Amino acid sequence: MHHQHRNKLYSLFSQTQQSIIFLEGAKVMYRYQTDYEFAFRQESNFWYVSGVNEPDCAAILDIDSKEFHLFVPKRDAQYAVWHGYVKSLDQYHTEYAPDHVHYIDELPEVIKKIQPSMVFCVDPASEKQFRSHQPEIPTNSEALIEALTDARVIKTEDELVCLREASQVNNEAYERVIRHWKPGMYEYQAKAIFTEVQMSHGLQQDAYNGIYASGPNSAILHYVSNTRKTQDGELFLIDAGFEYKGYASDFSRTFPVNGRFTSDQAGVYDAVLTAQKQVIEAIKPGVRMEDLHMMAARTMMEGLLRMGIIKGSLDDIMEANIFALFFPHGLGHFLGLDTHDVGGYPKGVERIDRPGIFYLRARRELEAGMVITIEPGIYFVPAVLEPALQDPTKRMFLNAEKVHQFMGFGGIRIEDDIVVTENGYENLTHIAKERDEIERLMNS
Ligand SMILES: [Mn+2]
Repeated sequence: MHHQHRNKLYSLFSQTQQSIIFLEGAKVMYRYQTDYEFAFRQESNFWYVSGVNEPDCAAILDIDSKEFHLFVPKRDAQYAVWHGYVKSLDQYHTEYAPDHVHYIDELPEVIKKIQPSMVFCVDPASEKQFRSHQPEIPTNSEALIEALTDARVIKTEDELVCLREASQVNNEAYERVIRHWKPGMYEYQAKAIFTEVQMSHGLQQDAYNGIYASGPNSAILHYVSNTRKTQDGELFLIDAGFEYKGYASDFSRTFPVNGRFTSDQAGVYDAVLTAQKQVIEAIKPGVRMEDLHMMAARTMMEGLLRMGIIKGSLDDIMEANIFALFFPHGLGHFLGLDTHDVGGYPKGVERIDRPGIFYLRARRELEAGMVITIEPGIYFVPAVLEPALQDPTKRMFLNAEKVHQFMGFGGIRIEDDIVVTENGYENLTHIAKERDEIERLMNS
C-alpha cells in the first residue's frame, strides 16, 4: 500500500530535476516536563509514504530514481532496557522494504551522494531542519504538501479496505452502546463500552477525542468531559471513532436515553434525518459540497417550520441565515488518515463568508475515491438563540415561546461516512438511524 502511495506521489512531480522529497517522522511526545509518554501516533504524511510506525525516523524519496531511503535511530543498550527490542538495519529492511536503510546520523552523507538540485519539504519547519544539515541546497515547502494532498484526497482500493474495517468495528461499538443504554448510566460508561469493542479488535488509537454528550451537553459541538449522568427523557449524542492502520472512522448517532423518542425529539430528529438521507442520496461525482450543505440546511429549516419553532416563508428564512442559528457547523469533511482529512479547500478556493457555511471544512466538487462524512445537525444553543431573540432581523422568524421551550433540549447530529463512487456512493455506516429501528434495538 505504501509503495503504491510513493509511486502516486512521484507521478505528481516532473522527473528531470534531480530532486528529492525529505520527510521526518513523528517523535514521542511527553506530558509537559515529565517522562509520561503519550501513545505514539505516526505523522500522517510520513505514515502514508513509508508505512513505518516507529518514532524518530526520516525518509528521502528520490523522485528520479524512485528509491526510498529510510533513516532509523541508532538505539543503545539503555533503550533496550526501558523500551525493549533494538532492531538491526536488516530487520528494518525486512519489515518495511525500503530500497536503502541508514542510521539517521548518515543523513548528510546520503544527501551529499545524491546531490539533489531541489529538496521538497512538507512545511517550513522541516525545510529549516533540512537546511541545518545542507544550507546550500534549494528547498521548497509548498509543492510537496500540495502533491500529498492531491494524492491523499483520492483513496486507493487498499485504503478503502482500511476505512471499511475501521467503520465495521465502529458499527459494532455503536450498536452495543445503543442496545445496552439505560437512564442513570454515566456518559463515560458509553466511552467504556465503546473502547472495549474497539480495543478487543486491536484498534488502540482513537481517531479523535470522542464526544459522549447527554441532555444539554449535546448542543456543545466538541463536548469531551463525558462526566454527566444521563437522565430519563433526554437525548444522548455520541460522536466517536477509532483508527484501523491509521485510517479513521467518524460516526455520530443521537438516541433517547430511555429508549423512546418524545414527540418533540421525534420532530427535530426527523428534520435532521430527512436532510441527512436526502444529501446522501444526492452524492455522486461532480456534486459540490457547498450545495449539499445548503440543501441540508433548507430541509432542516423546513422541519423546524413544520414544528412551529420558526416562522415565515422558507425562502426568507434561508435568506436571513436563520439556519445558522440551529446548524452552526459544516455538513461534513474529508476522512482518511486524519479525521478532518486533507483536501477540503483546493488552492485558490476560499471559505464562504456567510453565517452557517463558513465552517464547512470541504468546498469542492466530489470525485470518485473521495471519502466524506455527512453530518447535519440541529442544536438549541442558548448563547446563540438568546441574542437572536433580541435581534429584530432574526426575532421575526422565531417563535419565542417555542424556542424558550427548547432551551436545554440539546442537539441532534446524525453522521455517516460515505465513499464517493463512479456512479454514486457507498455508505460505510450501518448503525440504525430510523427512529423505529433505534427504539427496537433499545427495547429488544
Ligand atoms: Mn465528523
